[in-house]
Amino acid sequence: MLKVLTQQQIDQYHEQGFISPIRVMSENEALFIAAEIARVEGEYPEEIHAESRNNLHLSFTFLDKLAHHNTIVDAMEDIIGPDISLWASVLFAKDPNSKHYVSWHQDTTYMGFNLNDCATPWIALTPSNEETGCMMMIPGSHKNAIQHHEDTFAENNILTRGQVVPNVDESQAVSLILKPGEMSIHCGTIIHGSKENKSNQRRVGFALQSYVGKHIKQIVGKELWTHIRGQKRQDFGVKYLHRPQYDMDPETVSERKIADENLSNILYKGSKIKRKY
Ligand SMILES: O=C(O)CCC(=O)C(=O)O
Repeated sequence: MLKVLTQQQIDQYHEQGFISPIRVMSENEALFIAAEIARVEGEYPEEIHAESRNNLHLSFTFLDKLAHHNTIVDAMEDIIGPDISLWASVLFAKDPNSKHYVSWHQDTTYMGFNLNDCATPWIALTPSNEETGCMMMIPGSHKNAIQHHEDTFAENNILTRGQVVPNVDESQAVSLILKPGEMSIHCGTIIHGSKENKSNQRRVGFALQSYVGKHIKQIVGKELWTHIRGQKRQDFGVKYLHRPQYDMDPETVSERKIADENLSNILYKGSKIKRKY
């Protein structure tokens, strides 16, 4: 029996490669989390900044709670089944009037998994629309396997390698307009991206990238996972990361360094250039 999603949404996920919008929490709760992010950016500037944006759920309890949020995890269970691990999280913040954008790409191209079968909820913590630079998806593009990507390392491209699928027909793109507290869910092979933020407000999204079932293995880097729900993996070499007991818990802050280095080794495999995020 489905927990959060309807059968129609599941069918849409498989047919189009994404679902949106789904309410996770109230607008006020989401705006409070965005304010908490701004607070910890001021309080711990070395831990969280534009180039230190990965796996922040290991440093801050309010982001750990988001990764374990019942509505999000129930929706994941509806898609990938009951045994759930999280590979990483990414804070995608675009400042007001910033030129930052995300080029057309498919997530699993560089994620180092044995299979492409993973789902990413992207939670809007502030308004995400065409003015603020919301995510855009090319419906059905997940069915064409992984396309050739070109690394550009373009300055304003906030994707790790600035990787881009050339010649995407943008006229097909669908904008995922989200109010604070709503999420979209996209699959690992959908072509997606986002444009610059032309507004006077910050656009903040938290991507839980990605939730996977036990059958997905990390085959490029180390098997470091956050356990979310259900049976744990028994494979040799698997390490589960701890949950922070309080903000900046030294045990999980040091585990985050290891997880971030592992992530970087995987995402930049084969690249001569390595950015800090
Ligand atoms: O936040 C964005 O604009 C892009 C995020 C993204 O590409 C992703 O979550 O996979």
